[in-house]
Amino acid sequence: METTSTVNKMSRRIRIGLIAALGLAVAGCAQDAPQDTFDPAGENAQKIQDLQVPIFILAGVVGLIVLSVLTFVLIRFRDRGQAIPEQSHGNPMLEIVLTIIPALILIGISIPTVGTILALSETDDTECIINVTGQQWWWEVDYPVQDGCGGISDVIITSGQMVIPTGTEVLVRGTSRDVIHSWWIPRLNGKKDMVPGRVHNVRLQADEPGIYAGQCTEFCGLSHANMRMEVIAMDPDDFETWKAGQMAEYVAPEEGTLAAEGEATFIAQCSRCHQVNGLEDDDGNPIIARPDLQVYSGATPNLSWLMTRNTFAGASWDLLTPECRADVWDASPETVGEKYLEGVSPECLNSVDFREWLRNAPAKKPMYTDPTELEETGGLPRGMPDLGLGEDQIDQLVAYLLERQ
Ligand code: HEC
Ligand SMILES: [Cu+2]
Repeated sequence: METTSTVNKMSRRIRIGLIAALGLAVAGCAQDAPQDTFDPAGENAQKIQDLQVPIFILAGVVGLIVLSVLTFVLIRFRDRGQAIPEQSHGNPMLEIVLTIIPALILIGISIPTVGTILALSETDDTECIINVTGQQWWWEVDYPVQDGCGGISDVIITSGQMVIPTGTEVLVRGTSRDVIHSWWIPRLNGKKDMVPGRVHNVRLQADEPGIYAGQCTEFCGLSHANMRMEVIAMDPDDFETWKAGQMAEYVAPEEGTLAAEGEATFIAQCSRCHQVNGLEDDDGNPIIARPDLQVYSGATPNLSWLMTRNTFAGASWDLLTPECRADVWDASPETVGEKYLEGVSPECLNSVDFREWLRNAPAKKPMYTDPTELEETGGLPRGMPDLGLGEDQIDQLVAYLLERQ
């Protein structure tokens, strides 16, 4: 009696487990999956798709055959008290056949696999170079001076979001400033570890304008989960507009405005770490940030054109309110570039998250910013510290930063 009820309980648990697993599997197929590796949006990702689908099918068929044979054997030869059958040793014919079949399958898989790996490591045909540098816990994106990307005459530095022209073979050269990170935009290509002291290449190409999400896929410490990134593909005309905006001259805020007070606060509080290109002190000398003295990784996001991006702090928080963000993310391929280029207007600023960040950044994103905690290990701080700003200073900074576009 007791054993039956335990068995019933067991099988009920198994059933519940199966239903839960099925539910999860179905939920995973939901249409809103911005990081779907089975939904390629460019030719490099398509190459991977053309490889992985047949291999998955093949592996599935092999799996089904193995499981069916196993199930048959388990049932057919189960212990029913029969005598032990005659023992034999070895069957050369069977063993040779069962070695040759998997070997042929593996050779069959390896030929297109190696071909795809070689094709994806090709860099001769790329037309636009963009560097990414991983660091705890955000990605810096920079565009070196080049004839590619339609011509770049002045280095562009941004963070979190990489803007690319559609229909263009982009060469992403990636590295890291501290630990190993991994760059992955599933709809555009496979993942690649970014390793300190090395440069690893990734090809990216997007057929249609759109926003393609990804996240760091190599555990990299405390805020690994807050290290995201996005690629914004726009048509080449929109890309020209974006580039011009990034290379524009600095315009100081009008005197007597809140933003002008913000500039002074920025110089006093932020410019030791953050660069704003073109910012000058009272004597007309350029103000050059020295993040290498302040943070272990030696760099901080360049804030020159902060409000041309839609996200901040490792692309983990939106600079746009949910409504304004939806307006960009749900835009059609025809309009997404234009929407993105609108940047962050005062009405659209997600001031809740943004002000929380300025008020106390490490409370929002775990970072090693407290020097007293680092005394024992002798480590240098990294991340943005709590600067103890007052609400009036935050008002000024928000006004100033809103002009950074
Ligand atoms: C000690 C150096 C330091 C100081 C001082 C500092 N920051 Fe930061 N800040 C950082 C670091 C490091 C990050 C990157 C944090 C991350 O995303 O993990 C950051 C990130 C940011 C970001 C997000 C940018 C992006 O593109 O993701 C903003 C905005 C920002 N800081 C504004 C400010 C302002 C405004 C001040 C002055 C009140 C300031 N910071 C002072 C180090 C500093
Ligand atoms: Cu990382």
